[in-house]
Amino acid sequence: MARGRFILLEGCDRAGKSTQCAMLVAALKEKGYAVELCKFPERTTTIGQMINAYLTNAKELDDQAIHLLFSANRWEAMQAMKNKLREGVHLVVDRYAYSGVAFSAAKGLDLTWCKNPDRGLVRPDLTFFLDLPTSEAEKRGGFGEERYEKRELQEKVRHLFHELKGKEWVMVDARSSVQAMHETILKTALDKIQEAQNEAQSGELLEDMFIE
Ligand code: DGP
Repeated sequence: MARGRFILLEGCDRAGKSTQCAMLVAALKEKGYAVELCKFPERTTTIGQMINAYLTNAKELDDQAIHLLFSANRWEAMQAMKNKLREGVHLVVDRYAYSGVAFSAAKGLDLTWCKNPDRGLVRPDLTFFLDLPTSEAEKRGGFGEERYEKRELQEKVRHLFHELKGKEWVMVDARSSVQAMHETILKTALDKIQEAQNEAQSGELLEDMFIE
C-alpha cells in the first residue's frame, strides 16, 4: 500500500487557505480517499495555547521564543502525522514550516537561524502557495485583530515566501474565484495521489524539511 500524501496549503493571511483546505478534504473524502485535515498553529495543545495568547496580544514573548514555540507545535504533531501517512491516510495541512520561517524572518530574524528548528520535519509532497497581493488581502475584511495583520509585515512575509519556494510548490493565484482555485487544487492533488499509487518507491517519508 502506498503511504498517504502530505498536501500543504501555504500563503499570506486572507488568501483563502482554510476555505480551500476544507473544500479539498471534502472532495477527496467524497471520492473515497482516507484524508484528514491538520492546521498549524494547532492552538489546542499547551504550546498552542501559548501561541494563541501571543497572537491575540494577551501575552508578550521575544521573537526567538515564539519562533521556537511555533516550531515545537509542529514537532509535537509529527509522530501522529507520520503514523497517519504510513497508514495510507492523506493529510491536508493548513500552514507549516514555510509560514514559520517567513513570519519570523519578516520580523528581522536570520533566515538560516529560522530554518534550523524545523530541519528534519517531514517535507510535504505537494505545496500549494496561494498568492495574493497585500493590497487585495487588505480589502478582504481588513487586517487588525491579530498581531501579524499589518500591511508592512505582510508585504515582507509575501516576499519571503517567494524566496522560500521549494521544488514541490505549485503557485495558485488567490485572486481567482473560490471554485476556480478549488478545481485547480483538486486536480493537481489527485494527480499527485494517483502518481504515488503507481510508483514502486512510494513508501518512504521525506524527513528532510530544510535539509539541502
Ligand atoms: P492562522 O491561524 O492560519 O490565521 O495563523 C495565525 C497567524 O500566525 C497568522 O498571522 C500567521 C502566523 N503564523 C502561522 N504559523 C506561524 C509560524 O510558524 N511562525 C510565526 N512566527 N507565525 C506564524
